Amino acid sequence: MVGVVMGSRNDYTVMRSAVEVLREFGVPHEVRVVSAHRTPDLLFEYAEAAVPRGLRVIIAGAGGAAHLPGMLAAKTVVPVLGVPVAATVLQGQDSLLSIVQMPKGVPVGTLAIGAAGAMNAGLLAVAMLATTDSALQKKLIAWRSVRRDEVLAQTVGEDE
Ligand code: RP5
Repeated sequence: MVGVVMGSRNDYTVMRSAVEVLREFGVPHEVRVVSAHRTPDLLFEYAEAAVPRGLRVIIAGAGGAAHLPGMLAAKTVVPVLGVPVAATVLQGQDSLLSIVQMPKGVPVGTLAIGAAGAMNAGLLAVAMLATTDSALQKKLIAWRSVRRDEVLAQTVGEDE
């Protein structure tokens, strides 16, 4: 149901955070390496097959001039969530701007740089699927409750 794609195997250190969320929620998913500039034909094939294969959301992570999420979004109507990966001296700011600055008409839902963004992409994919899956929605509500209770249990000693 969810395709997690990345421009390089090296991006998996970040993108694993998205995969872990999908696993935790029991959402069927696949993980693929698809490079926009090194395997453009594969990118087209993957994007064109997304609807017929039943993908409901694509999470795409890339570093540098991160055109993978935008090109996927250009080739499919399946919603694409983009995760900027810090892979160059610009530490992901390059990828963030590449992904977030999609010209109007072809949106990519852009998350934060790095593991937090990847985790949130996973959670956002779960939330999107949960709009038509009440069991999944219950799991998401329970997941949020655990985080709420963790914070409610926190205290700060003045002398810490
Ligand atoms: C991008 O270039 C990838 O998404 C990766 O973040 C970056 C560097 O790729 P590798 O040289 O590590 O394979 O396409």
